[in-house]
Amino acid sequence: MKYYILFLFFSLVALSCVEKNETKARPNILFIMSDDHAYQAISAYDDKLIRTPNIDRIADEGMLFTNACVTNSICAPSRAVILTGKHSHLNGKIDNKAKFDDTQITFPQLFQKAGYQTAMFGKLHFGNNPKGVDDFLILPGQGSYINPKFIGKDKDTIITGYVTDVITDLTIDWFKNKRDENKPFLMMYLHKAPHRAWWPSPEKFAEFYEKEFPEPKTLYDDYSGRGTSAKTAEMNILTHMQYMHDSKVRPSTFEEMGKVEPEIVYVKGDGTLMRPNAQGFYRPFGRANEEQKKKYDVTLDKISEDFKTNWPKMSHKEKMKWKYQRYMQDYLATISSVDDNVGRVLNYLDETGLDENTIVVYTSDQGFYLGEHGWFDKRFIYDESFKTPLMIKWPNVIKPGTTSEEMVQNLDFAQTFLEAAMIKAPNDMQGESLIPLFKGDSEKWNRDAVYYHYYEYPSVHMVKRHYGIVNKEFKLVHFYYDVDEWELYDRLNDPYEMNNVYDDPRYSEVSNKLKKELNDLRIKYKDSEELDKSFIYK
Ligand code: SGN
Ligand code: CA
Repeated sequence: MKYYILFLFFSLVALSCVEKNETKARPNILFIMSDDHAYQAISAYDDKLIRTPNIDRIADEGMLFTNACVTNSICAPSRAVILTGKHSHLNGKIDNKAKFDDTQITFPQLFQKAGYQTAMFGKLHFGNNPKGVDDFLILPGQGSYINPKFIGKDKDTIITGYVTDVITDLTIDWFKNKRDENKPFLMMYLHKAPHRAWWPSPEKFAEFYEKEFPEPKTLYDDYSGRGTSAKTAEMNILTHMQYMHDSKVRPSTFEEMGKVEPEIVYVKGDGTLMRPNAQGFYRPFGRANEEQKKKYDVTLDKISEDFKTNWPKMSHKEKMKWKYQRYMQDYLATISSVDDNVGRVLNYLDETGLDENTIVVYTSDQGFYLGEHGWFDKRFIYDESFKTPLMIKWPNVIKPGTTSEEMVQNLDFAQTFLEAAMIKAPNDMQGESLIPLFKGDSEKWNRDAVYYHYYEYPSVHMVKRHYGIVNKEFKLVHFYYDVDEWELYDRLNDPYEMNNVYDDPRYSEVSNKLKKELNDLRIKYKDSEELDKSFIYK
């Protein structure tokens, strides 16, 4: 009996140690995502526009993915794909307007159930009650840059300050005051910046207004090498970017000048001229208090003065240059704040030793055009919007300073995180765990092409519906709905995607092969023409 009790005692001790060790071994996850952050604006990828030393730390201490991409390049659908691990046609959130069915399983719920402490701060973009998070404060819809409102679990609240700083304060405050040291955590730290209309903090606004940025090679693209969709899209910097809303010319200045050049307006794809939108200026700026307004006024006055003096004398090309510079000044100023704030959170992890067992991910909900092809915005399967920044560090698992060129997608996050946390993934998730890539185990990774499907049309920016297949060498795309056009790009020989070679007989073998593979992918992922038809707007 005595021996039996002793045996039982030691068994229990041993068991509790195993459990404790296992709990300890489960890594924390810090998922950092910014809204519309182009990889061209991260110096780990390219430093010609801006230096982002803090974001780069994640790549330096981990792995940089150079071919990371999304399945549907638009905000809320990308977030739904990340949460559910399923393509848009299965999770149902095909575009920003569709309702997200929150009865479906999202990965944070599985983490919560498995004993993780979970939290979410910042922009989710849909719903008001994210499932599976113990604590949250999320922006309603797109949210505001200045003195943002947040939806909370118990009540809504407005917090004075600049959104990127505020979201970071909330995140760090949670770490300091709410984190349960006995549980691993899943933290979703989600920036609103650098989403349109790119309002920087007043300090960065002043600083970046003085800077000049290099132009991309394809800024003056006339779309002659592409199909109808590139030609009719409404996202050209010269013709569709708005003077007050985007370039931040004061409405009063604009009104004074209206007579000088009455048609400085938004031109729709069918040639209709739209009046410029002063609301887009008043809405964000109107949230600032008097003290904040005073700080913005200095730079706003400079912009308006410059516009009034120089705009009427400019050629079309000079106008494009002017709008591009204004765009980059504000967009990159918002990035600079994101980078500073990411640094604050990384420093907190380092100082507390939490970094040692934390997977840190930096990504965006999609890529973005920074003047390439004359564009802003996203949506297209073309590289700048199809690809998304991605870097991941995980001490002792990912070798620091490594790079992966594999075709990985936002579809893969859920299964990657679940595997890292030793939680079983539901069978109907459609991604692949990236863990073999983390470990340099390339034999266990056998995806060479990815599937893409974009739906939001007709809608803002008028990018036509399309689906396609992309591998490291080629991209085959089918634009459908009100057109029936195919495009093929030779990614290695035409990296800027200026020439659609679909009709070039030298590529007919390639397109036939890819068409078959595209069809196989549609079957594999359970997409179909019937589903396409069921997603038609009324
Ligand atoms: C707003 C923007 C668009 C942007 C969509 C979707 N216009 O409508 O430029 O494409 O959001 O962005 S604005 O007048 O509000 O600035 S998304 O990131 O939410 O998908
Ligand atoms: Ca977005």
